[in-house]
Amino acid sequence: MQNYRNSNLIIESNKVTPDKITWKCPSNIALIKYWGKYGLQLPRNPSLSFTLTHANTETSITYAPKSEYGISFDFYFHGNKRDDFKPKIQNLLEKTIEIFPFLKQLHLTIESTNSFPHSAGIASSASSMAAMALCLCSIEEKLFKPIGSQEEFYKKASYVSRIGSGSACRSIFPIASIWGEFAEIKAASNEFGIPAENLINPVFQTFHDDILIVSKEEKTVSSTAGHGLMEGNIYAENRYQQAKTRMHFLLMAMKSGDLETFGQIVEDEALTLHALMMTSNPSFLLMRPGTLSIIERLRTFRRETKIPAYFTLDAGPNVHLLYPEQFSDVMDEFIRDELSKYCDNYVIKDMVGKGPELI
Ligand code: 2P0
Repeated sequence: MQNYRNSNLIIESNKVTPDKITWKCPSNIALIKYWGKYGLQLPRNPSLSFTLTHANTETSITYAPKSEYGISFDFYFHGNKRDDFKPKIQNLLEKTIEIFPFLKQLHLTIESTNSFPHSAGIASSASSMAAMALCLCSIEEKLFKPIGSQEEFYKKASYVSRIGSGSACRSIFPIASIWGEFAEIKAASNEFGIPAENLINPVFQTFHDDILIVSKEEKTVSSTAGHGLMEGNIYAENRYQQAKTRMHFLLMAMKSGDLETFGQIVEDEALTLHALMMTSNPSFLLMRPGTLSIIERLRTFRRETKIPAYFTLDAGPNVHLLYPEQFSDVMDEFIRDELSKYCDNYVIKDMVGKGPELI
């Protein structure tokens, strides 16, 4: 077990110079899905994701000393004070206070902007919690000493991100990440994500992910509630086994660059995720008619053109279209002419990316 608790991280005098730290962190899209958790956001099965580029959160934390002792912060989203977003951050700070005890000595002004609509089934909690975690680790380094090598810094940031939101721990790494124990990969852990860039064929490193926004409306059931419903789901145990088997075959396909097997597993995973929602008690349904229309149209298009374009879904109605860089022009045309009519006027043209960036 990793133990990042450190009671020595206390500021000796109150002579801290106020300073500001900013990280931009991308979202990620799971190919093997995390759905079901226990304890402090520990996953029931391993997951694998692509790190994205354009769907991201930029977060600044300005910190200043204060006389009273305790967690205190203000939160601004796109320049507006948003107290309704505070509980999720309060939760992260409370749950990591033994890792960063100096936070009780500071007042934080947290300013965040998202490049995509909040709560539209794009993992906004992943990029936002990962950006927060990176800022907290950087503040520790500014006030104390370096956490260690770059690898150790990112491992700690990933661990802290996970506490904020499970899937966030995968956003820390470039290209692709694995989170959750998996017998074939000794370094894989339930407590933090690990880089998976070196496990996959270069064709995936420039993969596109066009996110077709079918609905911008807030989800009816949060992911946290959805994870909770896995506890009573009669398919849960089989599902957790299935995720491990699929992980094995997906990694094989991604290593060799076998796009057809890749696509088949990724699409099966997306539909399994939504089937688990539909078979929860109470059941819930996050796909919309437009989601199904896009999937059907894509499958016909693939049959006719032989272009290796596949879909995946997050916990929401929006469709992620995954395809190799070389088909970008023809996919643009296909989306514009045939799929945009199912969208809520919005497509995020994203691609696999280099991970977070200190601004
Ligand atoms: C994933 N999702 O692997 C899965 C697939 C959505 C669909 O993890 O409760 O926001 O904060 O740990 O990470 C979304 O759930 O949930 C998610 P919490 P999170 O990306």
